[in-house]
Amino acid sequence: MKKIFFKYIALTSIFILTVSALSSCSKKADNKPHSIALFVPGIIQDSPTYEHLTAGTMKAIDDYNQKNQDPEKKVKLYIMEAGTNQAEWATKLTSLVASGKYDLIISSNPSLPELAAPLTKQFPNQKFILLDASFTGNQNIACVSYNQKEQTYLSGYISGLMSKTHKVAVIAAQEYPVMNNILYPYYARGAADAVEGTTCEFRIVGNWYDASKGAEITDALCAQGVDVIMPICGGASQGVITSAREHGIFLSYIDENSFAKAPGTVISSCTTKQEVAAEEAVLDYITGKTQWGKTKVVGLQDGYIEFIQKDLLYESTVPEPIRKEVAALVSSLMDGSVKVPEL
Ligand code: RBF
Repeated sequence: MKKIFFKYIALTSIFILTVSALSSCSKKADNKPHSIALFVPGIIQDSPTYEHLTAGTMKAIDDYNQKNQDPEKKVKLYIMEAGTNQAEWATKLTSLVASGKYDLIISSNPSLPELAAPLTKQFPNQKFILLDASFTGNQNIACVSYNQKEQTYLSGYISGLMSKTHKVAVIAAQEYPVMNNILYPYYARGAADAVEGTTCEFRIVGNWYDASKGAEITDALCAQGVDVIMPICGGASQGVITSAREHGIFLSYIDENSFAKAPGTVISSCTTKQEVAAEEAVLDYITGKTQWGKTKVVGLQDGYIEFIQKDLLYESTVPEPIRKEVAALVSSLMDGSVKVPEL
């Protein structure tokens, strides 16, 4: 927790104002340097998806800056943390756009296209790059979407194999289309395909930060016999970890390598390469290569989703026969001989 906090402080303090030089080849038509705003729909702390978005954006600008030093042309990277009150996001995003200061706004969240799209009519010069989102046909918006069917199916599969009670669960911060149509059902299907008859509960915290509620829900699930949980609830997962440790149950994570969050408790990390995707998206933008109006879908085969297998904590927590079975499934999904079932 302390480490994450310091990482967060470091990220925000270093990243809030970044100056970079741009080469003449990347200058905009109006000859002004690029100016990028990063809109965080939530808070960075305890949200790996936002931590990696920030880190990747920063890396792209830093790398580009180092290679293209033009002291005359400086640009600020501004980071706006919009906070956990989602009712305020539209107003905050609008004010960012209306300021006219940023030619690009980068963000990450499946709900962002519906906030950004109407603004592009009013402000036709504003460009948006949205990760973890899908939207096509708007020439001001480019999206990157992860194949989360593979990600959660694999997480469910290993959870099914590790469950002794054949009861697993998803703890979600809130309901949203990707959660209801992909993350939860594909996790449940993976668990049931691994061991027939495995059931999957679904619980909602109600926000992305309440660790006490996360612990309370986990306690209740344990009382019902659930012994593997996939938490997708940001900071609330701190409470899920505390309770899971107390009850000796397992956790399956997505988004980032999470084995070290609770050694012996975390059985899997099926990660999204959000940092790489953010870095590539920003570099493409600076060099004029963004494919506007399109959504780039990325997954396991092209390396944007990885089921982490080379980790000492994975090896010490998950028995070898289960690791072998999962490795075979990962290989089959990667070479295309097995496909995640369509639900
Ligand atoms: N994920 C986080 O890690 N932290 C958040 O604060 C967060 N807020 C979200 C708010 C909304 C409205 C939606 C639709 C998703 C949010 N996500 C958040 C989830 C994130 O986009 C992604 O679905 C999960 O991280 C699983 O990959």
